[in-house]
Amino acid sequence: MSIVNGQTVDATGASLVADVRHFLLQSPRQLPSRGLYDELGSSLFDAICHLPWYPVTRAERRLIATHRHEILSCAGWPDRLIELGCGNGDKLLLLLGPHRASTERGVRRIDLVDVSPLALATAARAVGDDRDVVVVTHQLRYEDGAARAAASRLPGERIALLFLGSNIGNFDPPGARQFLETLRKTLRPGDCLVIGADLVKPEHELLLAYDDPLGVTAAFNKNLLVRINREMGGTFDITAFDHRALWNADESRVEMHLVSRKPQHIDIPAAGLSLDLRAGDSIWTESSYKYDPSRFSDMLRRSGFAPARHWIDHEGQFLLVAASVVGDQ
Ligand code: AVJ
Repeated sequence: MSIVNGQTVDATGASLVADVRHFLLQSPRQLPSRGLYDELGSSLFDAICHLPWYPVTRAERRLIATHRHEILSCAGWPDRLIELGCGNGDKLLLLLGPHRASTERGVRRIDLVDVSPLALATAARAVGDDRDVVVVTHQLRYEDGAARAAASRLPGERIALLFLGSNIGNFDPPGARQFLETLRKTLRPGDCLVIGADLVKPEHELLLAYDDPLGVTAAFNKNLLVRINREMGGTFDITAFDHRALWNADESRVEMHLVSRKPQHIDIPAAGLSLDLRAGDSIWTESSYKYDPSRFSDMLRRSGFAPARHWIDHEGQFLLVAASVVGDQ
């Protein structure tokens, strides 16, 4: 194993300040969900993936474990894997299969892209351990990480770009399409995109998944304010916030909000701003769009990809698509 850190600056700390400045005073008040993933946030997200009420990760894991050969073969047995938003790397491990098996057909290099340094370190250790691959980590946002990773492509190298976990669900539909077009431009014909999307399901199941009885998702959400208090000297009274998850059927998305139960004045010195919240005011922290299979494939086609195969688990929870890159750059 050899691990290379492709980007060592703290890209996330700097962008939290920028995000707070840019989004918190908008109407409605909002903060981008990428801010949820500091060390504690990443650990809380890992805990969410173990909750019986959050089916996303389990369904996708089953699909990858069951179909790993088909997925890799559909991707043309790539030389290089790039995973955007790798988290702890467990899905990549499933795709690679038992130790050493990954190298049987030639994955030589793995590029991991995530905003969380903890996730990158964990994933790099896990996938590099006992495998003859070069692992390069990029602490960057998706587009920058994808571009940086693809820029080091060797002549003739075939890339499979992995975007799993329904991370695409955090983009609104126009944003998703634009993002996919950007990914398309970093790839070449012969490359493949393997992408996971969570499917629409009954409202009560979605609400349990995003407002679980153990309160882990509530903690995950509130940690964003904890982070602003700690890193930016913010004065949010965390105890006065409620976690709220709701299903917006018109937009086909679950939304997470933080609602203040009382009026509060908040200073955030490192962002140079202050704000006043009334009782009942909320901050919108995440959208998680849910798709149906044909709508998702249409979006891929309109973004320059040709869906080649797809897999849906037997409970109809989750969709995994392998799409090839169409035409010339
Ligand atoms: C990591 C963005 C796919 O939207 O389901 C889990 C994050 N938020 N519980 C999702 C999340 C609340 C998750 N993604």
